[in-house]
Amino acid sequence: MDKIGKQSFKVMDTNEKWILYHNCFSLCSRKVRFCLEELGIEYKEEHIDLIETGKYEVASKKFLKINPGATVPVLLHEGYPVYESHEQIYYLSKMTANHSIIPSLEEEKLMDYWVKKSSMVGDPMENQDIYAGNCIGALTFPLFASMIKYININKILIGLINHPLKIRVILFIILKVFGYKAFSNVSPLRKLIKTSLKNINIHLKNLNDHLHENNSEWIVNDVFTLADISWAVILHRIEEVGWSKILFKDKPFLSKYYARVKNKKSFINSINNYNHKILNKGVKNLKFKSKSDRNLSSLFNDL
Ligand SMILES: N[C@@H](CCC(=O)N[C@@H](CS)C(=O)NCC(=O)O)C(=O)O
Repeated sequence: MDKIGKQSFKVMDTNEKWILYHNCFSLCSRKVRFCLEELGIEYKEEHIDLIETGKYEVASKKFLKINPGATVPVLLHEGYPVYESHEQIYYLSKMTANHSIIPSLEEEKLMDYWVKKSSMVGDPMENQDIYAGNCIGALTFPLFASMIKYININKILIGLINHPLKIRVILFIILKVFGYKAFSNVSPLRKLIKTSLKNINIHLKNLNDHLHENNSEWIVNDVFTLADISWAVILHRIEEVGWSKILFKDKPFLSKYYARVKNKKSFINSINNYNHKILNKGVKNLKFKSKSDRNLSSLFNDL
């Protein structure tokens, strides 16, 4: 399927101009919600559960008609789908009368560079040196393990039948069965996390250096752009899982930048205000266990 821009087919007949199929916890969904909020676009939301938030609704017959790839977010424009979160934010910014989010032409290249660098593209275990977004899956494993504790194993096993991305289901079965032991010294999952940590650290160093040299409020200039939206959700996930201590400590420009992002009303409305019981319990439990569980404490200790 050609995933660029608005697709040529409708997935539903609707009078709604914009519908967003999203999940409160999903990083890519957060990115698109943040964009919609920043642009002041009204939209209808359809919350779709991932296994972490309760069940494989993403693999339900109803949702597979919207996205056979079984992932969120999906943006519908008058019933026509736009897939891929980086495509969706570009599409939204071009379709709205509010162009404040798009920088001048010369600066557009710079914005595109940072949007691309932050995107999640293809297999998240590949091309992590190109896409910072691809590092995020493995960095979220500890939080997945924490959240999946609250989900019944039968709900995960159903994914083996109906979820097109079986590898994701198998990951959650492992995390459910082994818990934090899945991150022991000999575990291949630990290796994946460590590789992603090293890769994201390079991306974050690049961003820190860029913010220093550019000496502007936001990534491109003093106007908040799609590049900021894309990076905000990555920095937020890093903090949410508990990596900020080691990843932000030697990056003062990045830390100050992230503090500015967190102050934005649109960020609060589209990210902080989307709470979920399992997510809150998962974050709390992970924070607590990071101190007492040896597999976790050693993992969070350094790069
Ligand atoms: N490249 C896609 C990635 C979409 C994606 O992987 N979404 C995750 C949530 S962040 C998902 O829906 N996963 C389904 C699952 O794990 O069952 C995008 O940028 O939209």
